[in-house]
Parts: sequence; structure tokens; C-alpha cells
Amino acid sequence: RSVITKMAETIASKRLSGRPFTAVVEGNIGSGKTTFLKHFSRYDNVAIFAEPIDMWRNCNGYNLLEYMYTDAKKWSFTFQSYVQLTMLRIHQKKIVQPIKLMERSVYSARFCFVEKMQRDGLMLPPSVSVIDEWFKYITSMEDTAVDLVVYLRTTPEVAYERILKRNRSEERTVPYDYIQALHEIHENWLYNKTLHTCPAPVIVLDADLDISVISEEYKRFEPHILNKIP
Ligand code: DCP
Repeated sequence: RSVITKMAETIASKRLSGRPFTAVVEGNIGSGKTTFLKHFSRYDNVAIFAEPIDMWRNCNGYNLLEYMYTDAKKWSFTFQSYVQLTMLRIHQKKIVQPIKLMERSVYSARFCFVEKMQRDGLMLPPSVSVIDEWFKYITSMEDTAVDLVVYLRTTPEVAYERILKRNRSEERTVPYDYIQALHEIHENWLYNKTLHTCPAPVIVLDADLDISVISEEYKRFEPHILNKIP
């Protein structure tokens, strides 16, 4: 049976169980996740969820993203706890469309960002274990199941250039080394598959391509996300 047939069957069974076909878009900071999501906004059978960065910038008036980059040792745990909660809420959002497309997930939060903070000693083992206890509980729910991971694969140089160019105020202190390390973590998680576990099959896109040609690359992968509707 073809991959498409199998995918169609998966979608049909997911619809019966009430959960939509769920694809999560992953990749380094600056890999173009937002642009990728925008590309799919033209399809009305897809519900799109951008990352809740505005919530991270304003948790009852506190800019946790800014705190995290300003004093990581003090605020990493606070920030990642809130990321985990806000991502969970998106995983749980009920939709009428048959397909859900999300920017990031509880998985990259734990396997990439908490991973990096732990390695750097910015999140201490007791804090990581609290995140992990929540993570185990959360990922045991059907709501957080994922059917496809879209990996926007960049070189760290290109991702870093884009970050500099967009000039997001909280990211002004992010050094190249951080992007390089996050790149390696994403690679080992989704490409080499030597770190943690993938929550679903992974498709890999060349996300280094310039914005002027990248929609062709997106188009190439559309069937994985769309044509599986029976
Ligand atoms: N971030 C974090 N921990 C997480 C998720 C994100 O520290 N669990 C930080 C990294 C960035 C910011 O939040 O500073 C947003 O990161 P993303 O890579 O998720 O989103 P971008 O907007 O950078 O994505 P893209 O440029 O690919 O559109």
C-alpha cells in the first residue's frame, strides 16, 4: 500500500476518534516556521496555530521571554514551565477542520530547549525533573499525539543571519554558538535520530532556500500534509 493510502487511513481513524491529523513544524530559531505556516493559510481544511510567543512576552504583564534571555539561570525554569502549559493548550484546542498544523510542540520544548538549558547548567536537575514529571503526564494524553513532524532544516549560519535581520528585541543577546548548539540538537533529534524519540514520522525540508524560491519547496511537500484527505 502507498504511503498516501496509509496516511488516508490514519486520518480516517483519527477523525473517528475525534482527533485531527496533527502535523508539527520544527526547526531552529530563524528556520522559517512562521513563513511555512503562512503558506498553508490558503487551505480551509487546515487549522493553523502559530507559537504563542505573545503569551510568553506577556504572562500577566511579565515578559518571560525577555527574563529568560536576560538571566537564564534564574528564569529558564519559569519560562519553560509556561511554554509547556501554553503548548499543551494548543495541542488540546478543539477544531472543526480535519488537519491541525502547529508551530512547535511540547516535544521540541523538552527535547531541544530544556535539553540545551540542562546541558548549560541553566536549569538544575531538580527543575528538569519537575518539567519531566509534567511532560510524562502531558504526553500520556491522546491530545498531545502527533502524526507528522515537518523539520525545516537549515544551516546554523542561515538561521543566525535571519535572526539578526529580523532583530527581535529579546533575541539581541543570542550568540551564534547558541544557534549552532540548537542546530546540533535538532539534527540529532530529527535527522540522525540519536537523541530522545521522534513523536511521529519526520519529513525534512531544505529551509536554507531563499524566500523567493522556498514556496516551491513547500509545494513539493504539500501532499504529505494535505492530499491525504480521503
Ligand atoms: N524558545 C525557547 N524555548 C522554547 C521555544 C522557544 O527558548 N521551548 C525561544 C527561542 C526564540 C523564541 O522563543 O527566541 C521563538 O523561537 P522559535 O524558534 O520557536 O520561533 P521563531 O519565531 O524563531 O521561528 P521561525 O523564525 O522559524 O519562524
